[in-house]
Amino acid sequence: QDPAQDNLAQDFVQFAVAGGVLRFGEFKTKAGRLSPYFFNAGLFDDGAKLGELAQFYAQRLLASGIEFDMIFGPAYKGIPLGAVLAVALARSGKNVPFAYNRKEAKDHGEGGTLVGAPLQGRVLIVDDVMSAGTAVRESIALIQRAGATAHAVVIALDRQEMATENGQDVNHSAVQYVQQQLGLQVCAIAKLNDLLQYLQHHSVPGLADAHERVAAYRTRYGVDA
Ligand code: OMP
Repeated sequence: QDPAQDNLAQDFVQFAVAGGVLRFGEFKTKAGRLSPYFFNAGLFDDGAKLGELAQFYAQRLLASGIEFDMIFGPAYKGIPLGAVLAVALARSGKNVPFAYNRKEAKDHGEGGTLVGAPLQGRVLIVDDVMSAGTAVRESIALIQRAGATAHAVVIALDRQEMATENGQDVNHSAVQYVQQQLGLQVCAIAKLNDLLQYLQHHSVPGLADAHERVAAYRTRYGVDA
């Protein structure tokens, strides 16, 4: 066994492949890249899978030592993720407030785009994937506008690929940008490197030469990490 192996990450990759959440083939990413793999967190689609997913997030987060005062789940996919993480953390003895946003402002009833606990203090953003970093930048801006501090981010998968700025690839990942330029702490349950390690030892449905293809993708779009 590789001594550098991160067992939580390997277990998570296994879990995502088994559930069909992590798939292999040809996919176009939001940044327009042709990727041999795609992680679709929307396919954690029953109570058992969501519960197990929440345990992975909670374990990674508690082990990271990151401190935070509340959880924010950005619409849409971050909403169930934030909710199940809040439940898992409360069961581990850390009960914190939870908030999320709507994409459309509501003009009646309670109004506004924020739902749940007031955004205040050090906010932890929960999301599924970071590729080029567009989604997380929107969440950070929203938290700042509300007068709170975007303090940390937890994601399921760090694709460890070049971020884009004004449509151009740049030589750092979205995670590196958020850590180094914006000063937030970031932790991921698994990263592209963990996926490559997994593919060295396992075949996957959909792509016979998955390791080679994913390695080629990393050569083209990846960053050193
Ligand atoms: P960025 O906003 O570029 O960081 O991309 C993150 C978003 O891309 C996610 O929130 C998804 O909507 C989508 N995505 C995935 O969900 N899984 C992937 O494996 C890759 C992407 C992507 O399009 O890059």
